[in-house]
Amino acid sequence: MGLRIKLAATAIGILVISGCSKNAQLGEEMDHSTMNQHMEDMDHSSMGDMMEGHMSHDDVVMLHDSTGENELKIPTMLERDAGEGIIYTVRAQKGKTEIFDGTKTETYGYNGSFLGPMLRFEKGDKVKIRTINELDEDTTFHWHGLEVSANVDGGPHDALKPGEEKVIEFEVAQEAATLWFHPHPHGKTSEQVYNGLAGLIYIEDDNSKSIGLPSIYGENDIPLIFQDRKFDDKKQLNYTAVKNEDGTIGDTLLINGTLNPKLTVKKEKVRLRLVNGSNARNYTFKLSSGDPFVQIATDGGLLNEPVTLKKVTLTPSERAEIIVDFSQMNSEGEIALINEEGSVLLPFKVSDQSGAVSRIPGEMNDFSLIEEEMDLPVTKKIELFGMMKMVTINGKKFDPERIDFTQQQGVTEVWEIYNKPDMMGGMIHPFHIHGAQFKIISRDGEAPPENERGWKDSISVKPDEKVKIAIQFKHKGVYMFHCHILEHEDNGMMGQILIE
Ligand SMILES: [Cu+2]
Repeated sequence: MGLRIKLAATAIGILVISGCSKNAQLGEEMDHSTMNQHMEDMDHSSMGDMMEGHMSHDDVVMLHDSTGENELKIPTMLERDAGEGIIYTVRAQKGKTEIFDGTKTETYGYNGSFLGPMLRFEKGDKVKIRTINELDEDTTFHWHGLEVSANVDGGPHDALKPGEEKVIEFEVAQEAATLWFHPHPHGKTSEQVYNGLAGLIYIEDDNSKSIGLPSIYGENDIPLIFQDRKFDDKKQLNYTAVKNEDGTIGDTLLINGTLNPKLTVKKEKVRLRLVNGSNARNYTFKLSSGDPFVQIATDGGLLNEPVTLKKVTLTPSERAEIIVDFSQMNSEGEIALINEEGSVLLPFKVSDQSGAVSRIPGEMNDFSLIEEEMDLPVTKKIELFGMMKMVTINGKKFDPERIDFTQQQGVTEVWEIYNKPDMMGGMIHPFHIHGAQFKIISRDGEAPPENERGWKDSISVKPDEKVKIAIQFKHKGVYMFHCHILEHEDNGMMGQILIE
């Protein structure tokens, strides 16, 4: 026991020396018995690795500026299969992709070598998807944000072996939103996403199609999937070599798989569907000009009213739709999407052409959080804790045989999600729940910011923050809830809820 305490003290020592006063201070408040218990299996060197890996999240490596030499790739819209009904085929496959000029990088993709197509559904569609695993390893097809029965949700219980296929069916019963799909095999999600398995889902409905929002796909309605990667000197994605148990971060940004992207736009309002598809990196998006933009949608639907912002933060798996007005911009002027640290993510080239006249309606949706929901008692408590491999929810790691909670189908309950600080101060955990869109009631007792007053399926929770949400599941079965830092998820920061 004495040795373990010494190790813990050394860890705090490293922090003090590195001048990390915030963490050192919080370190004094650490729960020694818990941490010591976790350190049971650790030797000195793995302790050192852990500190290094974890501290890289306090001082995240900057992204290289995009040079803007490549036009942004737009994912193709997936065509339906021939025949009756709405049937799509989605295959997970391996391939080689020319991300860097003249070099082939080994990648994974859906229906192609890297990333995937966009699936466009309309509310009310009865969809069949033939999912095929052409990889050499198990995978699953998870529809992130889709409110579907648990047996087609594609969680870790639904692994397809190499060569296997499965047809799933569901009805799209939720409103217009930007969702995405990715694999979810337990312990392998982070690597498979890192290698390129991720695709987009657009849901449209009568409202989204009629209110005049920019909606010409690839022209003024642009999806942007942000993923940071670290390439080795052979320009390969060597996940094992760069893996960080606390979330793998890279210095090279790909947007829709495009290296050094730029986006050419007309003089018009352009809708950008921002998707944080990174394993672990958080982004705070701004315009280089300092101009404001408007946010029109959250993860799961349109906001009631557009919200004017100068920056928006997305943690892994969160989405936001924003509209940038280029109509008054000069084609000579320079403007780019940047992140808060100042890295140029996406330079825009404004052409001389004028584009469509679209408008941003003042009223877009009828999302509401009613008093009845706000007054409900908290009936589920989630405590997120730990770092690196020692991440837990309510003190436990994921066990596919254990059901952590039950909830009745169609009944709203209030969950309280708490991010318990650790001896290092802790880090943001993006918390995601499968199979449902939820409403944020409060953050630390305060009403959520205006741009979070819409449907959410993932939420960032800061260290020591308590978030209350109201959630209802429309379907039955066993769903996952987990941290969407993919390495945390793979390390067991995940639980299961049975909807009866
Ligand atoms: Cu986490």
